[in-house]
Amino acid sequence: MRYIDLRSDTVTKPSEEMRRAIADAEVGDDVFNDDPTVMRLEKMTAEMFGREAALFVPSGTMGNQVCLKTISHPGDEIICEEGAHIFNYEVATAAAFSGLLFHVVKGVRGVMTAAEIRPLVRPLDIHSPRTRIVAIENTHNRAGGTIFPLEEMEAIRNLADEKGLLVHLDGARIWNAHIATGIPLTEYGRLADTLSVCLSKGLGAPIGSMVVGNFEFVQEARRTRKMFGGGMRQVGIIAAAGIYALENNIKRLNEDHDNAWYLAETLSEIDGIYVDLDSVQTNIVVIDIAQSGRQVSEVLGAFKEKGLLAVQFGATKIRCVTHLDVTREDCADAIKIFQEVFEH
Ligand code: TLP
Repeated sequence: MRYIDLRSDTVTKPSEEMRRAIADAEVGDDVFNDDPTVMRLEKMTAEMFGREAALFVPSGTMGNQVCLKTISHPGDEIICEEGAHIFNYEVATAAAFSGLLFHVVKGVRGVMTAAEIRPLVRPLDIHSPRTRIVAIENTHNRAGGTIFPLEEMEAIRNLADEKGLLVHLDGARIWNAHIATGIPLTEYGRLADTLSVCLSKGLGAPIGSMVVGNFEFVQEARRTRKMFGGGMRQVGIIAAAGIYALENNIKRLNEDHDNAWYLAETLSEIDGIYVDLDSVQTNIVVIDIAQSGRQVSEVLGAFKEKGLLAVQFGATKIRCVTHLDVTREDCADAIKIFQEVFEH
């Protein structure tokens, strides 16, 4: 059976053209710093964000964790929104590998404000952890792909400068924020000290994320990546897919956003289903089925039998993510399956 796969934008398969780019890639040993394709991808990414340097890493989790480890000491404190991926879905690596203490803020649709963060920044005191990092997630996965407003990022940047903190951006889906708002990537690059951005979510590459920042940081991050087992060899074959993704798959993200909106609006009309339409800002739709009295696991099972895949996202919620392997017709078919399961 061909499934309509809305589990995540990570499920995309490399296109024919991307596979050709992979096959044609020039390679070297990247741990020796001589893979020309990786070097091209790193230079290109740094330039896109208006920053000095970038580093290719295997995953978004490694991207975030390499950043956090590189800029902190064990016992330092990190402030982030309570739904953040680094807090909920990265296997507590920040605690286990970097010894970081989390202080989480309950935001609204994934957005926390500088005013909320300010009182949490601890004064230097021999008894207290040292507040070191503020981490922002844009777009915010758990909140449903919401966009972190640029003005608030700016306010957090200013607070960080005032208090001597570093700002990390989990930009796994920063491309979606960029396309939805028209805000240049260089603006995001300007407001964060360290960034982790993914090639294997909306952009359709099979593997890979990029760490971005200044020269000194990226040099040190290269050491951290090696420490975490992420030093790779003839990885130009994968970097070529990343270059292809950056060159071809950013501009089209609006299609995914339009499809997500179509799904969200139509599904919200079904009895027993609630979608917070204000949170549908990019390619993620979170569907609350609490009112239907149905169990998520039972509903997902019924979907699967009819050819639709989605994931559980909390006790009563289902997440659907649109991406480049999902067409408008697929979305229409997915809606039909929702209707069959909930209306019969
Ligand atoms: N998110 C995955 C799952 O881990 C939940 C998904 O399907 O959405 N930051 C953010 C904001 C992410 O959403 C993800 C992946 C990551 C980091 C980690 O990336 P990977 O999976 O490449 O380690």
